[in-house]
Amino acid sequence: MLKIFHSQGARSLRVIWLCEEMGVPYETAEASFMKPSDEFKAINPLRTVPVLQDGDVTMIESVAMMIYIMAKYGPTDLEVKPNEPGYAEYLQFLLFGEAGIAAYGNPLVGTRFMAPDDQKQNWTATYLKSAILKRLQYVADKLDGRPYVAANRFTAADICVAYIATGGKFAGIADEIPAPMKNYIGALHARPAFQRAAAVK
Ligand SMILES: N[C@@H](CCC(=O)N[C@@H](CS)C(=O)NCC(=O)O)C(=O)O
Repeated sequence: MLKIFHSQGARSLRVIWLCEEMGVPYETAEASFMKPSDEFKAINPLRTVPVLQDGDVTMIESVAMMIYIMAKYGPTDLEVKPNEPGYAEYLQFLLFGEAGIAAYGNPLVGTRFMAPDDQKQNWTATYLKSAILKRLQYVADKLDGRPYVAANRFTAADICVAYIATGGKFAGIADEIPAPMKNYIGALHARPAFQRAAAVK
């Protein structure tokens, strides 16, 4: 069975949400990136969350885990195939959710919680915050009122992008997420599979 090292609010939520949507069985193990156990440090020297184990396979990149699970435990409509309309947008937003949005949040969270008090509001923190908000506005403009980022249906790309609502709480930007994105993510969060995923401790 898939084993997902998870911490509530971390990117493991993406992987758990995907499994819940697909009906793929999984178990979780608690993983703290603030106070990692020796077992967790041995599995992931980077100490980042999530980690996925599937038999001999160990992965440390959340979007790659999603691609792996869809390919190995699909087929699933959460994935858009190359011959389908919307494939390019799907691929783009699947990666953009992490590389183009959430990745900017890590140094912001680090600065917010670990920098000396007189550096918490430094130039870089301001830059990172505006970079995330600018990118969220870009997604909102692309959505243009539609409920999904690609292929006119709910896909793994929506799961990736929507994570910013969770991560944004730690980055201190949750209140500033553009209204159309709040509406888009709010509707996704009403999905029963998300509700189950978000409740996993
Ligand atoms: N690109 C990685 C990022 C993983 C990551 O940075 N996770 C956060 C928690 S959501 C973390 O462990 N942060 C602690 C750190 O960066 O040291 C992924 O998508 O899995």
